[in-house]
Amino acid sequence: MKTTSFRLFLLPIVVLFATVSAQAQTIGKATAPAIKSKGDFTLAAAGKTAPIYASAAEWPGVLRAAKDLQADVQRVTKTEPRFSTEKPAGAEVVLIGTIGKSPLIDGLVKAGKLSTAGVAGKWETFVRQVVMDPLPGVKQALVIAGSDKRGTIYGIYDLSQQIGVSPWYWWADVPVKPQTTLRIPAARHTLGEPAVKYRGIFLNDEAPALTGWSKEKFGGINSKMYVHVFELILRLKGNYLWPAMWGNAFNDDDKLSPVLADEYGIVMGTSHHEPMQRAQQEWKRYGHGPWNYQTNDTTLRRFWRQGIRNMGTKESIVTMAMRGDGDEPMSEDSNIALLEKIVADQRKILAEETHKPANQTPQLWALYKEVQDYYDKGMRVPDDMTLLLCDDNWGNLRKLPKPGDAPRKGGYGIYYHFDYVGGPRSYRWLNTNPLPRVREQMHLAYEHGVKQIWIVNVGDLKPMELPISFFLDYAWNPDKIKADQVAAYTQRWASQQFGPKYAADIADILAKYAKYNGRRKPELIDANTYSLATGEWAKVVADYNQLLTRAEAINQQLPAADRDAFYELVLHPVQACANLNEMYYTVALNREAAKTNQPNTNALAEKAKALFAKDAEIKNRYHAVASGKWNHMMDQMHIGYTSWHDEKADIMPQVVTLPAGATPTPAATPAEPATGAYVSLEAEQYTKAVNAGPVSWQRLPDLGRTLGAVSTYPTTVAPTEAPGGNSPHLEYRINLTQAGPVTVSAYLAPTLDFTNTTGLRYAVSLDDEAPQIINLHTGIKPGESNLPWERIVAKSINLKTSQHNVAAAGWHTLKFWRVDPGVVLEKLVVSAGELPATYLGPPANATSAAAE
Ligand code: REL
Repeated sequence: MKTTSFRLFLLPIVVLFATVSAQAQTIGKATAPAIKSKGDFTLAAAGKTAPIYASAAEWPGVLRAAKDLQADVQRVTKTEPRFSTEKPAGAEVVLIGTIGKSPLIDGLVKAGKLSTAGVAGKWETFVRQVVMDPLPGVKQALVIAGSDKRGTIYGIYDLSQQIGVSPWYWWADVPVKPQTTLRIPAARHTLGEPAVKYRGIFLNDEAPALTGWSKEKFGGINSKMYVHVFELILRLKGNYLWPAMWGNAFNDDDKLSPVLADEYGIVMGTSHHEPMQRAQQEWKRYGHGPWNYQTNDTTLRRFWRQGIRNMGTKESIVTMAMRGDGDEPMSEDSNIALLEKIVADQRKILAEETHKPANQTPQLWALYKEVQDYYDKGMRVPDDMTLLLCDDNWGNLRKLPKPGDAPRKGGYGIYYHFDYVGGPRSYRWLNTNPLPRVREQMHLAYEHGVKQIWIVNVGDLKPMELPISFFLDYAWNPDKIKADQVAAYTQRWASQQFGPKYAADIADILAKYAKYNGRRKPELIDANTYSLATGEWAKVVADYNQLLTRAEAINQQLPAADRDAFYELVLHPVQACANLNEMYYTVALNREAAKTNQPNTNALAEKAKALFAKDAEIKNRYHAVASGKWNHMMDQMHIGYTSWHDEKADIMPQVVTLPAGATPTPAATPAEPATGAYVSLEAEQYTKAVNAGPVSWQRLPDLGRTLGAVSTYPTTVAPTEAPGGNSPHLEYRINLTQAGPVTVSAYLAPTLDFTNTTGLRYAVSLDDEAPQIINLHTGIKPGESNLPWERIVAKSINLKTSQHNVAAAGWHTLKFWRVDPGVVLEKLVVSAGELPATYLGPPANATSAAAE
């Protein structure tokens, strides 16, 4: 039953399917004959499986996926169904095909046996339905009909998922639970059209992990590896890929790769800075002279022309324009006129080589880093090209279309990151991307009409399994995962991989470890990250270790068959992060003890070294799971960064060892951490929310570094009045024990000014004072030389303060006002004196709702 509840949220009809299917599968497991409701289709029973048919005229990619279904039924039932392109025969058969391509399906439509209403003519849509007496000699058919090639493929994989084959069965070794009886309910089932047209991933920063792994397993990053990537993307209902490009060239390394991508049904592109379907490596291999259009345009045009020739008719989105060589900015003297000419010349080549107008081939222009400045300074490209907007490499969107902007034919896209090589520090090891924040930012994009392309940099692919699933599922239908449904999504995902029994607990562990990693990327943690004096370090370590205890307990209880998947998806990251944090904590304790020659100093140094050694053991354990299937996948260095980039190997942090006989000096009485009167509140714990007009406050559970967050929606409504009176605000009733000046610290998510104007603002007031307007973005410009931005993304918080005066001790109302949309508040602290130095801010010590 592990998969039956995964997509319950998508459509009521799926709920019906899942319920019936769950029943059948339970009974099937108990080896009793499954109860068959009228019209249900028996896919498997009593050692027999229904044969699968598709027309020979069908898309090769559909025929291939149909064979995957054959294999999936075999995986579940241990009986392989027959697959054939001949004339269907048998009492109960599975008929698969694409409308307009498959004579089999078109025949059913023509005979009035299958309605394609709501499917035909749509993008990537399928319908699954039981049809009685579909053909002479056939009593009943389970029909999967797609509006186009991928529509049919998604219909096939949707069924695979629902009979218990996880999209991650290969990439995460999720075992398939055996069942003898599979019954599919008669009701018509569809997932409709995807909300976002192109949904994909970018394999990037792929050395040493993915590179070492694929070299060992496939002899390189080649078509033998890529077919697994293609299949995964399709099983996740994605359709788009930017291939690995660190020393790799997808189209050149293995000529079969692009051919198979097209056959599978994957839309190929190249990364944001590799124009005209040619990898950066191809220029290294075949280019002559400088990568400079001013001085070497003829060679560049020839080089690009070959890219379009190689592409041929294969489904692609062509990256356009140009950046400097090696993903660098163009030279200072490059200007807008030159870039516009480059695009015009590229489009001329496109038209000539494809023999159709340029606007018939999907293209994108990525506004990455400084390229966005070109756009802001007035550079424009033809309307049919998608403007690929980008995050700041740290998951914060930099720019969105303005709500009133005229629609563009090519629409807008987002290029997002789960992994990054660059400042302030590369993050490439484990998943550090809590889903509530990913959802909040991508929801912002969706609300602003960004629906053409969503692509995310996933590094080595593993261990980003959960966020990849989420990104692609959310792109399919953002309306179906509300802010308060992210936890339920994670639970369904856990259930899909491990069954329902431990799903709630596993989901909580998955959410928490990503949340903890999101507070500060592991690569940025060192002995000084958290405060020793306040007990913050000890608490962080205890929290991680508690997660580990829970994960280990579940591991013990899971069937042996689930343990590889559990290690890869759950236990390994928790174990590795708990250990890493404990190591840095122990280093902190060692250094502290050494200050006064404490007798435990050397023992602490030894313990830290042992934890460092354990990190390598944990990596080796990962490399050994599934009989060594993932060897090298955890080769990424992650301890001991000294600058933004990684080193060759982990570096043990310095510990202090005292000489024998060192005499302890009396510990200087540690300065009592200042505990100046303060009230610390989690943003979610407001006393009252005042909504106005279309604007209302919403909780964003679990978003951010502590409890959760709040923001206002819709985000497309600009402020119409100054904050005050009954304009939207939150009220927090707080008890302040003394009169006098206070500081209000607002802890805000690192949201950028996506309106790309003068910064996003909130306002704050105490009691009846006039609201003070605070700008979140003064002095902030995403970019690796902007210190304020670097601090914000490193700490994963934007901390703003304002000064107020308390007239008298007692109860007061703190008001947090909406000025601009998109401001996400996590925590508020009102303090009279200096606050104890902590990383996360003082823990909440009041709940305003419970006050008075
Ligand atoms: O994360 C990014 O978007 C860029 O750093 C990469 O796209 C870039 O291609 C890098 O891997 C190497 O050139």
